Amino acid sequence: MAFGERSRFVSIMRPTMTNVVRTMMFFGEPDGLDAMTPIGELVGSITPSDLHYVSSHGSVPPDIDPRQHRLVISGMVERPLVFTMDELMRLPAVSRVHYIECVVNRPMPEGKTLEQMHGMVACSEWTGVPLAVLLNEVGVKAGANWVFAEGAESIRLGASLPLGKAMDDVLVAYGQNGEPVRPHQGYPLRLVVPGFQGKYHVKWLRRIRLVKRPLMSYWEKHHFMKAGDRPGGEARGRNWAGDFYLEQGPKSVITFPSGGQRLPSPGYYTITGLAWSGCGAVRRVEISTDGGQSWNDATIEEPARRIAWTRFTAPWTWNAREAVLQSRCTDDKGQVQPTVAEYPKFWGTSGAPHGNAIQPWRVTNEGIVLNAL
Ligand SMILES: Nc1nc2c(c(=O)[nH]1)N[C@H]1C(S)=C(S)[C@@H](COP(=O)(O)O)O[C@H]1N2
Ligand SMILES: [Mo]
Repeated sequence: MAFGERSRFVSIMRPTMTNVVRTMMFFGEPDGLDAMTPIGELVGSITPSDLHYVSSHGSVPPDIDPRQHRLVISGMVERPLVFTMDELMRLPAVSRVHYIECVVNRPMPEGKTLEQMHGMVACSEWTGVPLAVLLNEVGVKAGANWVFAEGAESIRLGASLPLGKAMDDVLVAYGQNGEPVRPHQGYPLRLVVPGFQGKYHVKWLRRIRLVKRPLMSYWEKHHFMKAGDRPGGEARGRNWAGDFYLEQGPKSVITFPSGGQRLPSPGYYTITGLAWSGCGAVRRVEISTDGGQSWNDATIEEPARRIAWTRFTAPWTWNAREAVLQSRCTDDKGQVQPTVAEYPKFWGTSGAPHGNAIQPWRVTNEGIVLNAL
């Protein structure tokens, strides 16, 4: 067959979110599709496109003919423009590796497996045109401070982001891991907003509007802000612009050994996992195998890219006694991943903007790996 397939001995699949898990989350769409990255089964730091998690709020994915598709840039601009896919692909492109993570990901006492708590994140090489190039073409008018991006599916999900970010490193991406973006990921066009929570990465992108203030669309108001975060809500801590939570923090998670797995026998193992930060590159990952009493540096796989998955490893000998394993990430801004206890202080809010708290795993004396929360 001309189209390559995995070996018949390999069966890696995206687990879908069970109703049990969905009801634990503070949102989850009955009509949408959620599927998780099988992160415990991946090696390296790139997610194969067909295993990239999916978080779609409408019935998915829309069936878009690229010849009919248009990207409209309008609002507070000198020259509103309409781009065809061909026109976009004629512009100079860049390729960058970035993770995307949904706000639902987090350690939680009810969670059992790695995928349940941390499966809504993935990392791809994205290819496309910097949004700044397009914004320079249309000419942003003075007074425009935010960009509202809208998807082409029936529910037209949209998100507002600050103009400063839009002019910095946001991509209008048509490529993912060397081929067109997959339909579940937004074919033929999606926004990639490095380091911002998943919802900003608008899929099936069809319109960008330059606006004075965040648009506060239906979806933003009802699904991306918790009650206390609505206008007039409590004061914000770090990484907030008004009522919007922006950059994610430093995070890491051990993928082996992790919840749901089992160690067959005592002896030597390589602990491994993934680390990332919404604010920059991973500078350091430390591992504790004694419940947080002592920490040792893990080896970080090069290159530790900015706002991308970074694989780490550490040698470990399991002596058939109970152990609690944890990893802790420090990014190149010097921010350190908080424990569950430190988490509210880290974010300066009672809300739950980014589930970046340290995930402890308990290995029982039988080798069964459990969530230690
Ligand atoms: N148009 C559109 N864009 C969207 C969504 C959506 O439902 N519609 N879901 C958002 C959410 S909540 C997340 S976490 C990311 C998920 O991207 P992925 O499905 O490619 O992993 O896309 C975002 N972009
Ligand atoms: Mo999401």
